[in-house]
Amino acid sequence: MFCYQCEETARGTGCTVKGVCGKEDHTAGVQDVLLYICKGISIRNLAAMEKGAGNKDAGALITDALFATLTNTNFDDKRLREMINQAIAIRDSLPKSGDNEPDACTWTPKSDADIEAKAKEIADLANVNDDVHSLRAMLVFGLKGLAAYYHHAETLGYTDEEIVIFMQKGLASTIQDLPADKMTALVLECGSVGVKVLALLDSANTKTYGSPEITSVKTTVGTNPGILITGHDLRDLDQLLEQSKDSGVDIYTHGEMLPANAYPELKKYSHLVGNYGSSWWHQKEDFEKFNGPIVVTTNCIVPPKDSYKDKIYTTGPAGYPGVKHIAKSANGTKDFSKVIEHAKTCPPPLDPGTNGRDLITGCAHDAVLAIAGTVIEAVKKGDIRRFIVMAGCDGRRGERKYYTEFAKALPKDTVILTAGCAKYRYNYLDLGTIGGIPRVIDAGQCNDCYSLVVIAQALAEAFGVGINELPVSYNIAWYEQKAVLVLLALLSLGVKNITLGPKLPGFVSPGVLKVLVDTFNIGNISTVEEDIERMVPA
Ligand code: SF4
Ligand code: SF3
Repeated sequence: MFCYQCEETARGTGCTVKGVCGKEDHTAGVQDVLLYICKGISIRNLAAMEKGAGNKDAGALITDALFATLTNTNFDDKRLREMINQAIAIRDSLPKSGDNEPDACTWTPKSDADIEAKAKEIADLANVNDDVHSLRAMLVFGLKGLAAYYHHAETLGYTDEEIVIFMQKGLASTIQDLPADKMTALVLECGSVGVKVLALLDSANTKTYGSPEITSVKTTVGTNPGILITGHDLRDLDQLLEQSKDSGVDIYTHGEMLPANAYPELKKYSHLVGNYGSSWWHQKEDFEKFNGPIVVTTNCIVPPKDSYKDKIYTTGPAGYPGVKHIAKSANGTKDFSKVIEHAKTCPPPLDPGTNGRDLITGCAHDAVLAIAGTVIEAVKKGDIRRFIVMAGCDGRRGERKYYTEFAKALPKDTVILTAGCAKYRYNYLDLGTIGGIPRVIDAGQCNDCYSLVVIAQALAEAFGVGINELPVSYNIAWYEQKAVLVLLALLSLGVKNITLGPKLPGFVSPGVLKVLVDTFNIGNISTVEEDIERMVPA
């Protein structure tokens, strides 16, 4: 195997024996082969679409395949193999794209050994750190983020054919021998298509569940048995809430599901009682202590301990071998009755040890723009000196203590703007308020970085300056490929001077890094003191 798609990749260069995330060599192989066939589908489908004869199932399969191969999403070889079979069927239903088709358009495994051999070939070819390979990798990883967010919007009935076509154009480009300048253009285009998908998901979420309201979320537990739901899929939570409303079972959010507590159409359920635990990598303690069943809707799954493995139910793109999976029915709904019945047999959750501290979320664009006058006034009076965007992902390595220390050390006249699970490094701290404005403005999940962009654009307009002239610094933490897409989206909007950490991506070659530095002035974190001095000028 060779995988270097996430921030925790082995030695900062690539996992080659087993993933630090727990992904086995054979699973990495099946994932690589799945994407390989998707590249073949893309070549054929784009050619067929030009003649008005595309396969209408290709886009959905490619979206699912990209999402399933995102870090910590699907570890289940069996389901991934089924997707390979579906992919081959779709590819082979399409007419040939020409006389000299690439191998990905025609190669068909006859046995598991064929899949293994192809996986080895793909891994050997990927392990080259020149600029073209680096750009291809960055594009594919951006596409994984794009597909994940598109999947969520699509689930709520919001679609955009141009986004699906771009996924195929991007995948096809990686086996077409394009020069570095063309690949760079595609990587940047991925960022602008990324802005579109973030906007699409924002309207899908807000039109379906209402605009998030600034909400104080409980982190303590009650005496009823509970179900914990984690990941990013609001539609899964919606269905679970509706199906469990008179069951005597309480629903708790975990990790990236925390912001769901702020949507009017979800918070209206009185048995949505709060958030339990912390970000994804705390699963081993949080899931153990929770006692009840856990629904995992998307990334991030940590390979479960035997002590609670039988309490986990995956759904959607998520999967883990030996863990129960709840599939969508033909009409698009899911049946959570087994989980609800399971919960009734479990004791209530144990105290998570949060000392009763509530978490504030739901500071998305509408809620913040409703108090824009107060915010602008506070900036003009000098009560708020600077905003620091600390959005992105959390991760398991000790070096991420940097973000807790950074948040603690920020001067009291600064405000943190956040989205994504990165916030768990400081959202349990009491950082106070400035004139009633919370010092941690949590816009929501990682995709709600879009909200931060809308807020920044509104502030830029109010102050009559460009987005880079605002008193805003960016100190972004990344882990997986949704964060890659968000980063590309920010770059496509012209945001400069982003500090990225804890480490820079292993897939960025020296040449590509030079372009990122020269064009966008991207940098890496240093020490808390140095970074505060740089990001919060006196
Ligand atoms: Fe390694 Fe990250 Fe890939 Fe997992 S996702 S195999 S940790 S690079
Ligand atoms: Fe977190 Fe996995 Fe990225 Fe949605 S849940 S931000 S890491």
